[in-house]
Amino acid sequence: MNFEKLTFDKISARPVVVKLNRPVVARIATMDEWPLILIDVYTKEGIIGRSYLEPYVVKSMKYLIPALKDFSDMLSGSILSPIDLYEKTRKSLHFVGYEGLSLIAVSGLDMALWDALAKAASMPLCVFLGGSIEPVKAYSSNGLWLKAPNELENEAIELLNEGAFSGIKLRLGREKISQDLQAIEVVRDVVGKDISIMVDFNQALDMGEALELCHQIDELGLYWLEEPILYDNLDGYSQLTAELKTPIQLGENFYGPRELYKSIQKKASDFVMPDFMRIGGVTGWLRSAAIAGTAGVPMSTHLYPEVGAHVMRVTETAHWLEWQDWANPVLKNPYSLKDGCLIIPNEPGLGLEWDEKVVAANLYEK
Ligand code: SMN
Ligand code: MG
Repeated sequence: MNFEKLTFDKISARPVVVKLNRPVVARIATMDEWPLILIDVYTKEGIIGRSYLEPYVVKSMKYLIPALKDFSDMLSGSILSPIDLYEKTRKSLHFVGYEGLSLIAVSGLDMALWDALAKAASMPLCVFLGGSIEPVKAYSSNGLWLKAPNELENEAIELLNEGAFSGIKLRLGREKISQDLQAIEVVRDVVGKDISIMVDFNQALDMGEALELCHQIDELGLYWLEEPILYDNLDGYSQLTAELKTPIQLGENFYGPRELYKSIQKKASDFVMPDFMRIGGVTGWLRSAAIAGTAGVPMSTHLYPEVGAHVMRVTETAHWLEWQDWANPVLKNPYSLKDGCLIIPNEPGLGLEWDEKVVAANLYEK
């Protein structure tokens, strides 16, 4: 029997900016709007692969969209093989850097290519990859930014109720250590002992501050301490990981599987949590999952909950899916939550369809 081949035709990449219900307030940045690049990969056979990028910085869409348009011209008529096209697109930008914006553009395309291929096989992506459809354990990352500690109480309850979650993420890195300590106390009091509290510093601390604060909170039963210091200070992370009882979480800023490999070799963290736009989309995730699995390091997702849910079903050391709903406004059928898990729809591919009315109303045209 011959398989019908799938042929790449072109990419459409549209910039959209949506409002965030709960603005991001972290030491690294404050944001009340969220940029999304909606990617549609057209094939000659009529199948459309879809993905999105959420590159944080609105103006970065001005650099990423031309890169995607360039891939569109370059790949026209190619056989749609995500692995081959990952190599081809990465190599085409090698001289301006294997990482950064180059890899973000490659990752966005890669996710849409895997969606197209799974759709051509009429299978949900997790099934196409050899897994099965089951609920994926998630924690809420939908809020608890650097607000005054007394404002966190209601929000923590609201967030848990959004999906009956058993884990929740609290952001730290306030001006005074006492304010962070108070924030942890408020959230612990309101959620009770059985909910896992992950804390994320968003790289807010220098090494001295990290040593002081992380040791102070080491006895509080927190689930993980995420990115206390600059993400690329792997020696600093190795020291923190060796000294602290509470697990260190790192990885949303790894560019590609080799950075994850280096970090794991250095024992820079107890857990890893790659982000899809930086790790290399589905292809980069699968390669990273093999490394983390072999090393026995638990692996969580960062943003992109839809693609995250699918690949977690084929990840040996799958840990927690990060749930946030910031892309939901542009999705016709957002994924649903049940009992603290994200539910994978029984649809071909990722099952992403755009709500074209919302897209038209929020197109970014500057
Ligand atoms: C984060 C995500 C998105 C924007 C800012 C910060 C954060 C996380 O680091 O892990 O969710
Ligand atoms: Mg983080």
